[in-house]
Amino acid sequence: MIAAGSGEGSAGRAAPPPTLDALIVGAGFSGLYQLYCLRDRLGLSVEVLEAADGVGGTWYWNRYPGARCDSESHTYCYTFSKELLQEWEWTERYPAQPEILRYLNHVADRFDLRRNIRFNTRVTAAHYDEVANLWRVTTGQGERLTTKFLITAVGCLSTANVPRIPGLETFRGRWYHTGQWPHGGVDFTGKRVGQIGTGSTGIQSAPVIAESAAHLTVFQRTANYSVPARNAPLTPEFKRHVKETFPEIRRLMNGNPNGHAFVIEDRSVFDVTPEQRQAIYEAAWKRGGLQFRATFRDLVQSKAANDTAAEFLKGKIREIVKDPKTEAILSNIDHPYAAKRPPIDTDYFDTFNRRNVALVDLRATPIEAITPAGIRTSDKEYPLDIIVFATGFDALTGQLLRMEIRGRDGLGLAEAWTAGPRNYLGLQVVGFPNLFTVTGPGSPSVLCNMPVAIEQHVEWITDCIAHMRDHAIERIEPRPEAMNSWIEQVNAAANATLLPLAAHSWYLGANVPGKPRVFMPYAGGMARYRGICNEVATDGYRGFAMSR
Ligand code: N01
Repeated sequence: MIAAGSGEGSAGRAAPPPTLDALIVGAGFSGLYQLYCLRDRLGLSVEVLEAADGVGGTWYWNRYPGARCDSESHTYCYTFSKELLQEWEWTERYPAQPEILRYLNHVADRFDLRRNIRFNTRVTAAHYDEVANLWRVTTGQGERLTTKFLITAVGCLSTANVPRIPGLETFRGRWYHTGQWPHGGVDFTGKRVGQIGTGSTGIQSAPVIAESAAHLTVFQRTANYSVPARNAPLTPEFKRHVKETFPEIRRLMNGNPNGHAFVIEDRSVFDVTPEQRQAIYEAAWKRGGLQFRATFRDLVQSKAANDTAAEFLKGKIREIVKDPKTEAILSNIDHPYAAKRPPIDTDYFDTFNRRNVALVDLRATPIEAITPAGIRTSDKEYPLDIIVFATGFDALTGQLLRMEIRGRDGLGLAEAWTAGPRNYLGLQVVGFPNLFTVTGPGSPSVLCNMPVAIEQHVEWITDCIAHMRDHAIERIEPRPEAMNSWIEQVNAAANATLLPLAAHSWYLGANVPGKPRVFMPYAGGMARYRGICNEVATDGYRGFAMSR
């Protein structure tokens, strides 16, 4: 167990804290479960370092208006504990941020995890010491800790992307990024608000902001599809059904490529008549949610198939939005449906029918500057009291590269990844022994219902460490040829889909200027990925070099 700063040596000098078996960075969904597995299942000495003053990760930081998960609540949870599954009760079809945060706090208390979490502690550097076979970790407060295994559980969407727009520092109003939202909330009453960004976040926040703001201007760079979420309170019958049939629900989640509890229909868009297809899309629209993607098996593989869904969804925008100019800007979508992460919404397109909401097309009139009074585009200045940046994240690699991670011979992770992230199975990088990345780039992560991806990774890492302990293995890292071959598979999986066709997607790193354009998550599906990881482990951790 770690005891930093405690214990005095006989000469009065502080004894160095004992080396940990494992140090975990981050106390969100991943870090909490990883702590539980390593501490309570394997009996290791483990500590979690967390920059925030509470647990929750993504759900600690993202407190913006309307923040809610797009996965259905009964599937957005841990499945490792039958007791936890039976005792926790979700209230709505999609859990809102406060409810998810309550859940994660409940998990931390129920499994007595807090005693091994150090809050308000940011990891700034981690250097591998090859002679000692240890990671030397430094915190923002200058503390130094040593650990055999270093496990990053930093989340995929944790580094806020605030675009560098000239003049931001001169703005006389207030501005906020949705991923760093003030805990006390923001009062929009009587304010003129400008929101930049129309991804999943902006699509959730705009309708809620519009309800209380005097006026909301949405600045749209890329038009986006969205399907109604159809959120609603869960009925007692549904809650009982979930508790009684969870093994079946779990089986569905594990069989679905994206970790959701629904089946992707085994039919092509072209197996049915246009009338039947329209009826299928209408029914999916009425039902709402991410399941719209599951109406046909070829929606994300065939452009011709995708076009039918894209046309249907653009038609819905035309139907809902009354002002022809606004409707034309909203439906002018330049990428296939679901090639970017498909948002779901509550009244997003309807919001543009409100008298206090306006839309600005940044493709036609780009932002030139932020001024003391508001936002200036190439066309005019928009006076504002508050700017909301719903501009996303430096996804998947941002948080990892923000820490100064150095492996063997001082090799920096940033140098190793100059041309984009390279690893084996999204789990380990050549040159960085005993470092594991939970839901790292190269794994399904953000293409999957996150708790499903997280449980699989955490359990795989736990089993691997147990195997090492049982066989007196001290070091593990991938072989270069295994890593190279995995990167080829990640690229091939992406290229078999329409996902790379959205050239501005954060899956490709395109939202952050200067970031290498590489398709980062593994798009071959969670079920297939799980099978590959299991096979690798049963085949003696094929592709990994292990040494005593
Ligand atoms: O971020 P995004 P997000 N000038 O990157 C625009 C997860 N999530 O926070 O597309 C003007 O998707 C940018 O425009 P463009 C989910 O995985 C989950 O919305 O780059 N505009 C885009 O419109 C999601 O995908 C949930 O042209 C600029 C927007 O800002 C991920 O988080 C809820 C700009 C950013 O969209 C990220 O979603 C919310 C600039 N300089 C999020 N820079 C749930 O499950 C960026 N934009 C609930």
